Amino acid sequence: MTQLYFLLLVVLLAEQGRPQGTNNCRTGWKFFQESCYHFGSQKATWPEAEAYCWSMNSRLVEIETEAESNYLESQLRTIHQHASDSGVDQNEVSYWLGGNDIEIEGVFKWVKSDQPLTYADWSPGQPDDANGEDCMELRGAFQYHWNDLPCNIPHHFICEAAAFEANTIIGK
Ligand SMILES: [Ca+2]
Ligand SMILES: [Ca+2]
Ligand SMILES: [Ca+2]
Repeated sequence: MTQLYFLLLVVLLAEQGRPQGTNNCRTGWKFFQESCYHFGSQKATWPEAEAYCWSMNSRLVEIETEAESNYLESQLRTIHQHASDSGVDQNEVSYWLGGNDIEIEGVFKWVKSDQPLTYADWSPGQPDDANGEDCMELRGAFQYHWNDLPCNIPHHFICEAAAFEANTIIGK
């Protein structure tokens, strides 16, 4: 019996030690898997949004997995339930991602990590570089699948920070 209690204690302590309980996401940031996310209510051009996220000890969001993509899309669909309705100003409901093809036209990459896209969720027909579009967004009209857009359009954006970086309080 004593051994059983000891085992239970070990299991309980192990549960408490799990990182989910000790993530560094600050108030107002959302926690999912390994990251903290800030859904910006302000609007900025892509370079301004990038600078803002950096100033918050984070980066414009980089989507590496289908799970992360699905999470962000479902969050935005919840925040903006009518984002794909006709007549909705897309600049009010769409969000910058941390990728562009400024360096080599047609070759998108995640800028902060300098990594090629390993996963993609482009909306059908995108990226189309219409009128020289180089920056990546989650577009309300496209059910928050990915689109390329001119980088100088003021837009909402999502910042991402590591949730478990050692000895660092993210976003402080
Ligand atoms: Ca990510
Ligand atoms: Ca382009
Ligand atoms: Ca486009």
